[in-house]
Amino acid sequence: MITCKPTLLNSNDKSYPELFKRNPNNPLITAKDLPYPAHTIFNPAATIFNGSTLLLSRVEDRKGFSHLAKSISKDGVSNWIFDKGPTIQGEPSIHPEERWGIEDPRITWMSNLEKWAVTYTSFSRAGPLVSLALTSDFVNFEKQGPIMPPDDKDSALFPRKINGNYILIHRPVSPGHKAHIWTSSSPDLKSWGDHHILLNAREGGCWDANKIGLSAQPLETDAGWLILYHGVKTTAAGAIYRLGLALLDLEDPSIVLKRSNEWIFGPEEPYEKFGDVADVVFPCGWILDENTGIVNMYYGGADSCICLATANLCDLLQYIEHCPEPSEDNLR
Ligand code: BMA
Repeated sequence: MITCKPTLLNSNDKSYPELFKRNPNNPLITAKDLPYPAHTIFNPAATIFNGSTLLLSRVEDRKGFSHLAKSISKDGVSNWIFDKGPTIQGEPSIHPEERWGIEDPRITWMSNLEKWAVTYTSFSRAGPLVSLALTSDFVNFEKQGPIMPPDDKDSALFPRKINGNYILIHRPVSPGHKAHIWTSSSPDLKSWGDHHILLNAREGGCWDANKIGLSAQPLETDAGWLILYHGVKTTAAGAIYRLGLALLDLEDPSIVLKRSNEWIFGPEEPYEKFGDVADVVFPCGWILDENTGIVNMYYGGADSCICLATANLCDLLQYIEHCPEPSEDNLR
């Protein structure tokens, strides 16, 4: 239980609040840190494993295919220990949907299964889709295969059944339509139904117009489920990936209590603005230290490297609680 002492209460009104502060050692990890040849490493999922920080990151090779690589660090900042080879890779002979690799994992500790659920994007012949694997040791992975058909990505599970069902957040897209964030429910992680839009992509000039997607796994707090999501703004110079927050009802996460009108974090530093894909910050995981209330957000910079930014949970909650309730007006 964290006693909240927000640090932003007296922040200078003339500037936007700096909720997440970048680690001075950014980028923490680049492809050179891997023990085998790789082009880039980015978009890490994050969890605590045996008391250490575990990242499962997307690694792209020179064929253009991605696999997932595990790295473990005691302090979550330095001395990352990698597996000697890819931790999970596409196995198209058994899983044809993994034809062109696997990307962008999110990790959720599933309390009733006593396993971690890793949801990830499989790059199939028919487009990206959502796959699921379960693990209890991050060595052996029980691949469950696709749980959502293409085009779909940016998915994570809630950590426990809610009202008798598992709930998945994901981002299906159909050609010619905006990309919203959806939820779906399942009693057994196999049969999925009860599909609803959770968060709408906004319209016009908004920072999160037309295309949004979940970033990190849902974070349970006393105030509700804290949701970190990315919004993609298309400009004359290309797309800009930025981050916003939402808060969902604890007992019924289909209820959006709050949503930020403004982005809270965006590409500013060279390692976020320059790389394979410019102007991208792309977290796939965050970790709350229950003792200090510090949230470590791990993210990909410009589809090329791994970075860390840190916030105080109380500041995040204070910020989101002062955001408006979603209405017809502020959703456009
Ligand atoms: C998304 C995903 C991410 C990537 C981002 C920016 O669609 O493919 O892996 O970081 O685009 O290129």
